Amino acid sequence: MGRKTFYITTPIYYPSNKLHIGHAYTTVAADAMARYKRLRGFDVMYLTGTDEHGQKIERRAREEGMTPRAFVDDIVGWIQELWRKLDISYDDFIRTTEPRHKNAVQRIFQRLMDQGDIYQADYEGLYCTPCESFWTARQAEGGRCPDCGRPVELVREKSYFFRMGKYVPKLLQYYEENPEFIQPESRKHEMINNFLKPGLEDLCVSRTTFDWGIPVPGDPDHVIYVWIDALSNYITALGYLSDDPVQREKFEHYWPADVHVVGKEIVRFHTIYWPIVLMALGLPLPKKVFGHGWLLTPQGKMSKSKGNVIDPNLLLDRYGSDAIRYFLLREIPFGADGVFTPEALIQRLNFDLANDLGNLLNRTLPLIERYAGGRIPTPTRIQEPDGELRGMAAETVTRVEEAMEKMEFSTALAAIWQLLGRANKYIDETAPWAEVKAGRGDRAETVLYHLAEVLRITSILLQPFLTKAPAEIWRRLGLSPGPHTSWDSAGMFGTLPPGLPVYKGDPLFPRLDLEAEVLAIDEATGAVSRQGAEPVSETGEASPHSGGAAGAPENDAGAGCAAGTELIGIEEFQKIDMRVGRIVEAERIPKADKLLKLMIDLGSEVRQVVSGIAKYYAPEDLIGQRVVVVVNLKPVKLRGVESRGMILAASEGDRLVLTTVSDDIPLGTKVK
Ligand code: ME8
Repeated sequence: MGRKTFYITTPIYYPSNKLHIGHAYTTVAADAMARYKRLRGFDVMYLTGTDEHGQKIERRAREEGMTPRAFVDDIVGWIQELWRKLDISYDDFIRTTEPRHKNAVQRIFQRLMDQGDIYQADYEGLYCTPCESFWTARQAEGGRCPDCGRPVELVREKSYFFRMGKYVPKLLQYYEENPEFIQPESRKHEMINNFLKPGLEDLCVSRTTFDWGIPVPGDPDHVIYVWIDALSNYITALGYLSDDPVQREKFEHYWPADVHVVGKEIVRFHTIYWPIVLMALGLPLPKKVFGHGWLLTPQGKMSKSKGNVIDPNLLLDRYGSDAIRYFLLREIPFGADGVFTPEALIQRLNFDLANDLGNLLNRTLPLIERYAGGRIPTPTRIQEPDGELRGMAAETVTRVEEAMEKMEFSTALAAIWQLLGRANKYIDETAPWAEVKAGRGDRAETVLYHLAEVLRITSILLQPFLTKAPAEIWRRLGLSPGPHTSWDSAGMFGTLPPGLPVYKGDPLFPRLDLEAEVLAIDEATGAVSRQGAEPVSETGEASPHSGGAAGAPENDAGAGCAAGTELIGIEEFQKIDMRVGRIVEAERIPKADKLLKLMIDLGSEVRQVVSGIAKYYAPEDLIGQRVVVVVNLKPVKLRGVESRGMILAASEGDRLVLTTVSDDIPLGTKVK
């Protein structure tokens, strides 16, 4: 008792499909925060889980010929295994199909009905099934869902409604009094201006169009709206309204949440509907909702429905969890969007992990073996730049702590890497080997001690992010976890006890061959991170209707609804340089049954382009065709063959047809 609590949550994910690296991103970020707070002595509750009800899941199960329960069980097992591989340290995993959740949600609903916040009325509205959202005619302009752009259906039924509007003034006051509630702050203005100021309509909180949900108490023809069901997980997991006093005690202990970590597309649910439900229940509101940005591919937001997802398992199996956790948290400032490319991943791993961190370790330990008898030496001859290094180490601890409090993970990591960079430079400046030669073994030992100390300090600071390397670094420094590895000891330079036996070991992070790895990732993912590359289907295989065309059509398989087609400005479009070209040669690429190597005459030059159209065209049929070529794409290698551009095609179902141009248009003409 007495320790400060820290309650952190992720969204509970839909087990309608396997998750992708975007989901892993949120979960890793929340995990880093949970680990950090534990290291700082907090009593942490880290909750994640799955949002298992709703029409989408009911449909997916039917498509697979399974019961919804069996269907979600399979995927939930897969998700939990993924979190194990990523070393996610959650304290509880809530499934909305569990009795502890269902019972509490029914009680919440009953209470809100009893007090008149939920009432019954006739309803007619436009409904988007994949998004499970109702829209007004004005919102659903042209009969399409404003979120995902798919057609909406007219639905008429008796429904239950939540009186949202009544709580708006109180909610605005909460925003005002708690300026940190919505992070990053820009999202707050969006909520106020787009949703609250225009007035909040009563929310339809029941459905009759499907059965797979929690029945409305006393009216089992209706199921509770999936968002009311889902958001409640944050309190039902803590035993809110449970019959079990031990469970209820958890609620008293941990609520309100310190932070709900969510993707930016669901900030609205977490900062409007959720606080209103809590206010209606007379409960304190969460302290913070952090809406982070999206992981994108060059084709836009990574999402199942676009077919451009990257399976985290693939990267985990190849590079290990530390590498993936590091990349996700270092590459993208938390809050902003970031584009995933294999190049960025491999370069981060090479520059930061293999070079900066790996080199410091791989230089320091052998030097200690050679010049200090394989034991941590005693620092007896201190001189500059030792003081500067010590000062920087102390400063780094403060900078990491400040950044972590703001959930600025990339800033925290950047600070650690500055220290590593300084230490690597310090080796060159102090040249311990030269000191030994000059007969100043005590100076060399002092330098080596400082280097080992920097390794100890960095490994402590790295624990929220990397879960395996820190312990391995301690082992190599001869340290066992304890007072010398505590967070507080990171701020105390000189804590490392001299005399510990060090162990050199193999490189912790091997250097990767950029080209080979990029190719391997491209092949394994169907090159989803390439502009105009092949989309992948739900199973991760290249989808049959993809054809190397830019902006390949979305796979409308009725999965997620989070992202519609993204709009771009004309300036962005104008960046794409498209020209008329004539295919002069075409041949198959050995061991790549989807690819053809094309030589295309553009008037001023002949370009080599690799295109994924082998299934649709025989090479000889292509000769002489005038096609549209995107000529300013970065060159890539596909199956080892360089491709400098891309040809456009229209694809639909199993068909793919090249976009062609009539013969009288000169080669090289710009297409606008
Ligand atoms: O929305 N980039 O579940 P969901 C970054 N069940 N993060 C991403 C991402 C991407 N490309 N794609 C997904 C739901 N995410 C509801 C939540 S909570 C009470 C109910 C992450 O399976 C991000 O955190 O669609 C996003 O908010 C979440 O996954 C959506 O997961």
